[in-house]
Amino acid sequence: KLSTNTEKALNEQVELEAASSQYYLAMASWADVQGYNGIAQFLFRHSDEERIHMLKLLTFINDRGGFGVVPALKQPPLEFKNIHDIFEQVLKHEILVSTEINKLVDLCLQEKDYTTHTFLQWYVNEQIEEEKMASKILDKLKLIGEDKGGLYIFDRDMGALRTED
Ligand code: OFO
Repeated sequence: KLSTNTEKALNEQVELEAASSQYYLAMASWADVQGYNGIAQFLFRHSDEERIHMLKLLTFINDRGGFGVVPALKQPPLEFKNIHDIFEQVLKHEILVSTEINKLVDLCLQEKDYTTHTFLQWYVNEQIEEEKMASKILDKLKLIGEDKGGLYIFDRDMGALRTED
């Protein structure tokens, strides 16, 4: 069974994953109305994935004798400067998520909760992928700079880019 401490920390992570989903959804909606439809599709998918990250945690908490708490929604930022700004924020946010996952892993070791520790390895690996993907996208955007044609092609390619589940 989960300790009170671990249950509380996992529920905080549920909240962070839900907030990530909302954050990427806001970015998707902004990109969509700016005419960046490929980037919007990518961000809509990314938002869905965050919801799945949240669900996985929630059901794990319940399966381990705790109670997965559905958090309240907070409104994320709605306006973004440009596409570069969006992906800088994505990377920054993913780094924050990784830090929080690492703290959770650390807590499990302190509490000798090896079951939760094993469960969290999926998130550790996922964060490696997510940070890698965000920084690759940023590298591409830096190459493109202010080139409108480059951004057009980038938008088209992003629509087809597969994200992890
Ligand atoms: Fe973007 O990652 Fe969830 O965990």
